[in-house]
Amino acid sequence: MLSWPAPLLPTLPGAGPVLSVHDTSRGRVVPVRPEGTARMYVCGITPYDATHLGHAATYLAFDLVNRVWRDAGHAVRYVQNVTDIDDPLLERAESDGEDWIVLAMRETALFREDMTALRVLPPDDYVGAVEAIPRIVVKIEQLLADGDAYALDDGTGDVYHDVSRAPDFGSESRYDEATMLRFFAERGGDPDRPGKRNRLDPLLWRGQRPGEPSWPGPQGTTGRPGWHIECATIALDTIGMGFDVQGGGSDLIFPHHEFSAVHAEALTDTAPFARAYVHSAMIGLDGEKMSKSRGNLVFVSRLRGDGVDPMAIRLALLSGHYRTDRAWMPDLLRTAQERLASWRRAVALPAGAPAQPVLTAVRERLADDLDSPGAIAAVDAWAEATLAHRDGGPGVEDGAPALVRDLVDALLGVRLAD
Ligand code: 5CA
Ligand code: ZN
Repeated sequence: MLSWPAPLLPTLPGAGPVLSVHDTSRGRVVPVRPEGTARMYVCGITPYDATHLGHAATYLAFDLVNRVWRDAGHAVRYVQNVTDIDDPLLERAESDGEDWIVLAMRETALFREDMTALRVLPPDDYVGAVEAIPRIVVKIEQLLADGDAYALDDGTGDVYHDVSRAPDFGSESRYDEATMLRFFAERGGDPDRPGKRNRLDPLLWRGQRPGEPSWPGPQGTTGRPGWHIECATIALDTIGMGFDVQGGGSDLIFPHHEFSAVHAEALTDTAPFARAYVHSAMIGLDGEKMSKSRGNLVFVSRLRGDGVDPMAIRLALLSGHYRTDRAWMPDLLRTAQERLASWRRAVALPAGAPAQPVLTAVRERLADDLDSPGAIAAVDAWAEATLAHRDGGPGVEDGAPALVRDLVDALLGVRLAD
């Protein structure tokens, strides 16, 4: 699939430190030490509605990973999927009386525009579920041949993964069985379906149902793929096993990331799928998680349409820590707009407070589990000192504002120049 254009990345003097992030499977903050090219897979959108601020916050968190790695001198291979066939997409198309392909294409195009406006570095591989179906089918056939998967004998053609054969099942989320069952039922699973070997077995392939789109499937069937095998296949076929960061929102901890890992580990007989599973917290509105199914949404495109500077949206979302569940409030945007204006005034000056300590502080804060509020505070302090001594004074350095402008662009992704 077409990705989106890359923003220019200014080069900074020196290099940033090793990134540490919180790994769900270990339950703590760990250093990530990529060997050679750093590899990251981030779960992409299901394009049945526009990008809301929750999605945006998640992609901004992983954009920081990408930026910190590049600043530390790594080449980065970044992969993202688009779940362009799934139940919610078909349901929305049906209820709106629209062709599901047209809906998916339109919302994906809008997502690209939003990501471009927010200056999110594009994935190197942007892969749709539909275009990956032939490769997904090969994987399901392998799981069937190895005895890791089975077809139900109820005439549906549905295929499941037998989790009792997965030795590391549970190691990504570290949830107990009761918690897994609860999330499985809440998030699209079918624990009570007759004929399954284990209640938590996830769907790999859904046989064709009347009126649903279908593709050639395993063992001569027709139908469409399950959700977790989509991400397992796309990751394996692009960056392979043992990649550095698997990313997504905390709503994907279970079942999605657990089962993507189960599928991939069964397919390769190796572990782990990802070396760190990193999850961004949920953005809420009016006391609830912002979600398409609840309809309590603020869209990036709507704010842009209202004339809001995308850099203010970016700063507003980064003013909270990626691992803190937080509510979206109009105040966040107002504060970000004021901050942006003050930073822009400061970097427009020919001289300012020394820039090197800001560079060091921003690098250090971001490398410490993506502490964007800490990084922003360091730039705030610099802007305040610079604006207070705009007529010169002790310690004011020529050219400092230009370096701060570049570091804010390269590390925080906020462009201050016109
Ligand atoms: N297509 C799947 C992933 S393979 C999916 O979850 N799509 S999504 O459109 O529902 O979500 C896209 C990304 O945004 C996911 O990483 C999800 O975890 C994240 N996300 C969804 N809602 C929120 C929210 N309220 N706050 C933060 N992140 C969110
Ligand atoms: Zn995914």
